[in-house]
Amino acid sequence: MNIVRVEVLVASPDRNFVTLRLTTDDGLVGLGDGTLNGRELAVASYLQDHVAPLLLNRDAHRIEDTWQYLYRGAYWRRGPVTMAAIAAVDVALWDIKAQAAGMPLYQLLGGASRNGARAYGHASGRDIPELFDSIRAHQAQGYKAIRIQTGVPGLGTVYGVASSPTVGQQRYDYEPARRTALPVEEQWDTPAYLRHVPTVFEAVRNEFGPELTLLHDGHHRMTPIQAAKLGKSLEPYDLFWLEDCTPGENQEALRLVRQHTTTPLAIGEVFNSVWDYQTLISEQLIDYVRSAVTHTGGISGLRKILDYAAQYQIKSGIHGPTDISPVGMAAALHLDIAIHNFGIQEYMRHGDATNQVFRQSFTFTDGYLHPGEQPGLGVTYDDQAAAAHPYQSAYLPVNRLLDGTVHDW
Ligand code: KDG
Ligand code: MG
Repeated sequence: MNIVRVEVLVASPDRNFVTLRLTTDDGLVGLGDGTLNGRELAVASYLQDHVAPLLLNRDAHRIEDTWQYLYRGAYWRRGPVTMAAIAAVDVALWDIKAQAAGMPLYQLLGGASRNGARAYGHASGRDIPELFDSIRAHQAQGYKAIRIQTGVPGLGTVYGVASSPTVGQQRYDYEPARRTALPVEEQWDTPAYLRHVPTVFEAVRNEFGPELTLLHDGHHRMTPIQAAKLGKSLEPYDLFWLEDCTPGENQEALRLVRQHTTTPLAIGEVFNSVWDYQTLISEQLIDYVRSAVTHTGGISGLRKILDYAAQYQIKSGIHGPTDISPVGMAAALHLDIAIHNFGIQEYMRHGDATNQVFRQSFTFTDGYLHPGEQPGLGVTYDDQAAAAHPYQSAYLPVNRLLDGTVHDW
């Protein structure tokens, strides 16, 4: 079963997506997601110019060999562009193999370990009343686990907080910088944030009670001691996790945070290989692996990380914002259903334009996701719908402190 056609598809239905489509000589078609938010064309070029010639006439069944060939063979290992490109190939090959077997992909990963994957959504508000409306809207959609982000008094727009106050429409699409020619610059002040966040969680617990599962994302903005302080001050509100409290590059930073708080810790959406987790996993400094299938070399890459994490009772919390395409989401769901150390799945929901290009068979019912029973991944790509949405240059925002210093985020 050889690969005879390699297509790199770039379209912007609501936002930019890079999709790899592989066709085999017996007519099977597999899809992989290679979207890297704000740097999409770098992955598209890597795939088109450097990977496509290597795939033609390869046996589509040889998934692990192809993974190693692209990872070791390139000499330049790791990095978000390389690993997103490898992910696109890997997921497309798994899609093909599962279709050839006539089974949904999770069956090839060991079969179902659970009936559904518990998902969390993103509630946010510029202030507490808006936040409460957003939480209620998510509960009405069925979510039992909700991430909480709010504006900070004295600051302008805060990343991760919806700007629309319309009830039921509060969503923050991780659309790079709202399509301005250059990145939007946002303001940040960590002391003001640290003063405000515990008051938000106190208000949420008072209003919604102890059973609602709550999460929070720090977007890499704190020093270790600031993160330790926040984790400690949030303990009374019983968070499911505090995500990305410190910058991702420094694994040792989490040691100090861990020594000071029992708030569970999650990190990894900017990571792309098992080496980014080596200290974090072996020293049990985290509780959840936050990587995306799309940014860690696909199902084969993320499975290696999750199997390693499982030995240390660390669970999955696979990245699932809107900049992961429905192809990347479906791949995550097949893993979620199959692995033993599943924790939770992020699910922001895509908009209508995205869903018209990527036809999906996965479902969201009563707070749980399921990849469906179609052979393969269960996602198809509509070329005609995609043609109406050409690529648009876009950047993620940049974050500056009040004195103008560029800050982590
Ligand atoms: O591309 C960046 C986004 O995917 C990221 O900021 C989303 O932090 C995020 C999350 O937790 O989903
Ligand atoms: Mg995050």
